[in-house]
Amino acid sequence: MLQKLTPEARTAKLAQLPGWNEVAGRDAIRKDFVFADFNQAFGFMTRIALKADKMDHHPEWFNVYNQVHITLSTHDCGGLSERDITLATFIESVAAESR
Ligand code: HBI
Repeated sequence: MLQKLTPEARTAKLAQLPGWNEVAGRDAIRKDFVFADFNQAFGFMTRIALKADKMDHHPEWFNVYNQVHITLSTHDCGGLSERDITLATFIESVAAESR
């Protein structure tokens, strides 16, 4: 579970996650989200926080008003793992409901 994704797996999985891009200079993925207002943004973050804690896999993120920037990486393996893909997929489902 906590093994780094192979280059082939990484390419295949990222193709299923529109808007998620590899971060320059480190083994991580990032997506920026924009909402109508702070209430929507923070509600989105709250749902992710609950899931992340259950998974014991936590985002690196930044919020100002209606913007949320999220970076995912697995510190325990020093790169991108299946857990990042699972959390990114969950984040996409929450974002789809927040639109
Ligand atoms: N969150 N993103 C991320 N990556 C990790 O490797 C990680 C985490 N949250 C908790 C966690 N690992 C635990 O396994 C301990 O390392 C604290």
